[in-house]
Amino acid sequence: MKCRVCRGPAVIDLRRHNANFCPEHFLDFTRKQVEKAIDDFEMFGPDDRILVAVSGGKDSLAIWDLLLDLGYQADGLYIGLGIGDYSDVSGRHTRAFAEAKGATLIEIDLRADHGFDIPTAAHATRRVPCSSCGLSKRHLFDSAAVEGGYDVVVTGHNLDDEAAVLYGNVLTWQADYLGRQLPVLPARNGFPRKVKPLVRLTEREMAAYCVITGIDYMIDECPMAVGNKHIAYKEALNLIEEQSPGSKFTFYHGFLARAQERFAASSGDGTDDRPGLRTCERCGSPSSNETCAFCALTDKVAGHEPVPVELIRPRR
Ligand code: Q46
Ligand code: ZN
Ligand code: ZN
Repeated sequence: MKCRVCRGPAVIDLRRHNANFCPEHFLDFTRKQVEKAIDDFEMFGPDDRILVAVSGGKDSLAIWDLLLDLGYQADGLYIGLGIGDYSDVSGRHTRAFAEAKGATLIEIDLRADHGFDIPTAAHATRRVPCSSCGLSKRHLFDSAAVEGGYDVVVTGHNLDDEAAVLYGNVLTWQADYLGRQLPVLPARNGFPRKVKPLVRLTEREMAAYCVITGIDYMIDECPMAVGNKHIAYKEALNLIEEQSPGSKFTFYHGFLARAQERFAASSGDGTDDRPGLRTCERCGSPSSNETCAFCALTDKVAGHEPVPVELIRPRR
């Protein structure tokens, strides 16, 4: 197996590109894919201050690394969710990466800073853990970006993630979600801009990037994700990809190029433009009620006796 560029020994084959790469040219390939996504979707410019939402997994550490490497001003934000060993280990990987790169890492600990963790919130609200987790992460990323004066929040969603979300939305014809499924969500109404520069790269490519660059990442999935529909959609798409390399890319990027706008016409432009949006009287965040969803969640769960992660079964 020879590298497409230099004919040296290749370490990875990318069937969808009909190409093999040596480590050096694979890293070039990933950088170019990220630069193309940033340019094509006008995600941000060289002077923008970027806040990367980092979980300690391969995707978020890889995009942080890539952005630093490309010369962007990118700080990291890590949220300690209190999901047992998973959170402890992912926090350690994130801190070790930031230290090794001399990068700025902002940390928020749900339990220490807001009086609850995700297992306790799931138990107290009797809802799936991902519901309070997603709500908390969105709120904390938004407010940290606004308070820190960042221009944009970057997340590590890759092509597999976005194709799986699209697959789920198509299976159930979620027209509103389809109209909003874009790799760039513009800033609006006090919410920062959010972008996904890894939409041209797959999960396997990001794992390879971390192995080649020596990034030590959290390999285990969140224990709350077990049985997740999102994982089942990814597996289904992997089967199709196996038969027909490039399908995942064509599915997602073909949707963006040829279909997304048709759904956007009926569902707005993807921004939170709700009439009557006001300010949460507790934390000052944009909210449609007097108290925002995060402050309401905090009220409900912060006084609750801590519930260990082992007691929570992921339910969908
Ligand atoms: S961390 Fe949180 Fe995910 Fe775990 S509880 Fe669900 S949403 S699965 S990205
Ligand atoms: Zn090469
Ligand atoms: Zn609030």
